[in-house]
Amino acid sequence: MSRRFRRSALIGSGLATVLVAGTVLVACSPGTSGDSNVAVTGAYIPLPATPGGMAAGYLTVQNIGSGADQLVKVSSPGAKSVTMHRSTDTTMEEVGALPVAAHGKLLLERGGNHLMIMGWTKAPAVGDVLELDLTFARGRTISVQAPVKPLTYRPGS
Ligand SMILES: [Cu+2]
Repeated sequence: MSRRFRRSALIGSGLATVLVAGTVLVACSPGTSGDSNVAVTGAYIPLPATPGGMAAGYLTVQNIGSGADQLVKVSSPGAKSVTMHRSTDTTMEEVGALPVAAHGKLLLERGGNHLMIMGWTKAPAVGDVLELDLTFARGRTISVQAPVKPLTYRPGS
């Protein structure tokens, strides 16, 4: 694969375009039956371990609708980059979408799927609040105010 990319930059960029288009198609077709009805709760951001450095973001998406949805984009006016990460036991990877089942929940929590926030406009401090704008495949965009919590904070503690 990488050898073929190197042989012709033109073909390489053409392939990349096809791959990107394919990803978008998948992200935009979470299923057509039933309505998505999503809400976001419990958002918070543990203080970055390094001042102004990379932070995680956690929240819960609940879908009380009868149709599946997907979280396809997260952004913030207070940070250049917000990406979605999927965790396994030993690794994590950036993903373009996270599924929200019909009548289900998407949990972004410690040790599991999470947001990664980088490029802060202003280094965050405990007590600050960061706006997160969540875009869903079925068309809804939800803005939440995520408080910055101490590094070791856990919900309910
Ligand atoms: Cu991550």
